[in-house]
Amino acid sequence: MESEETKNEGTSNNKFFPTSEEVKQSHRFWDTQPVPKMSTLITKEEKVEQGPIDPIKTVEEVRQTPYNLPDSLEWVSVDIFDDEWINEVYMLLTENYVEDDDSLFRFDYSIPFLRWALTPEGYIRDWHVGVAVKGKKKLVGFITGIPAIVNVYGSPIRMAEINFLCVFKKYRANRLAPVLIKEVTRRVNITGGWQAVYTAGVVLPTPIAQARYYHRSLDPVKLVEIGFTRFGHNLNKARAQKLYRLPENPLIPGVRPFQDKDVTVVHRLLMDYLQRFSLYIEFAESDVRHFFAPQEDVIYSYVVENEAGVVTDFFSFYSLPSSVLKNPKHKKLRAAYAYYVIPNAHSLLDIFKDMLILAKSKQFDVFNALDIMDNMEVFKELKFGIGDGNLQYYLYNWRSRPMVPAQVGIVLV
Ligand code: MYA
Repeated sequence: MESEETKNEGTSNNKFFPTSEEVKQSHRFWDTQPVPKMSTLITKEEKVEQGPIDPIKTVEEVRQTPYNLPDSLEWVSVDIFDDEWINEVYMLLTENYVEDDDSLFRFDYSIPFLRWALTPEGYIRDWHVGVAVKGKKKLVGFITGIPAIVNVYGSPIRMAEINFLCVFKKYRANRLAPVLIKEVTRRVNITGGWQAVYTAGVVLPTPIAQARYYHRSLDPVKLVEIGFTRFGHNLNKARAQKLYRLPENPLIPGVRPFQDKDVTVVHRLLMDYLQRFSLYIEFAESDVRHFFAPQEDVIYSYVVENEAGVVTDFFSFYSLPSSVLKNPKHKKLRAAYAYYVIPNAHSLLDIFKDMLILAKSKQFDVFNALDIMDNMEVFKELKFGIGDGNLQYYLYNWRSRPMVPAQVGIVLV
């Protein structure tokens, strides 16, 4: 949601200083895990040696059996392509996943989106971990991992990208989340993986970076009706519509949807670009094919092809609607999120403008982007407003220097 105090400011607090409560707070589970202590963020250590926090282990030392669950529950490895199971995952998430602080909106990841996000080439079914009511296809807990090579300050590290941690509302506050996290850790460990990357809205020990969402209204009237934004000073319905109006078609000549034939060149552009950041994924060509093939209501990807037929730039955004929870008129918020954007022959500003135009033409209500990579540069000019929540980036079992959002080159969906 858009923040009340600081709308359209276009500035960012680039350093994360935890509050003294956050530093002092004890964490029954996280204090036992190989993650840095919060206090490391305020002690000004000049040099942090990068590396694992836990002593190096071998696969043989890893616990071979799943963690214990209460008698009524059992582990399942969810087959994302099984219609019944993916439906169960969808229901669990759509009713129980992330909400804003005022419980006005809840993420509503679609089934095609979940399939897309969870099944890149080489995905491991065992890392799609569910907790079900014994003997029933009823999910009450979920967590996922997908494999990725993550580059941190120049070092490529095999990691699991962890996402979609969710516990059914009635089962909350029963310490099921730590069991899910330990079980997915075990399943990653038995494949010889010892590190992970994840993001969360909550502050846990210990963020490597703290990013912020910015929002650009596409349908300002609907956003006000659902309580996502308020008309600011001097703004009414007509003025807001005028302020946020966009052209109907992209302005950069040669913009067209990404196709399979673009995989090699986009892979090269992407990897050349991402190397500038301190944290990025080393995508394989197969990842580019999987993650950027356009899919209606999931992922929108475009290239810019110049007059000579050369692909010079690339951009993408994904579709993540939210359920509108307490509104008589609207049930869904259609939100587009900036994904990977590679300016090259064109400026980031011109590319973002075309993304807004395309998102608007596809009936999205709002366009969201994090203040990571170079995104901050364009927010003011394009009338983005600062959001009210942070997104923390974390590494598991990897000590390294914290970074500012502009050093972060990873977008986790
Ligand atoms: S972030 C999205 C998280 N999901 C939601 O916010 C959905 C709505 N909420 C829920 O479903 C529940 O409230 C959840 C907690 C499941 C979040 N990440 O079982 P509990 C700690 C990590 O009694 P519940 C995403 O998906 C909390 O500090 N830990 O609590 C990335 C406390 O520990 P401690 C979290 O409310 C996930 C403990 O859980 C989170 O019933 C990355 C309480 O457990 C959180 N978002 O359930 C996971 N929220 O006492 C880590 C709370 O110590 C991956 N907690 O403070 C680590 C790497 C693993 C792989 C490693 C491989 C090598």
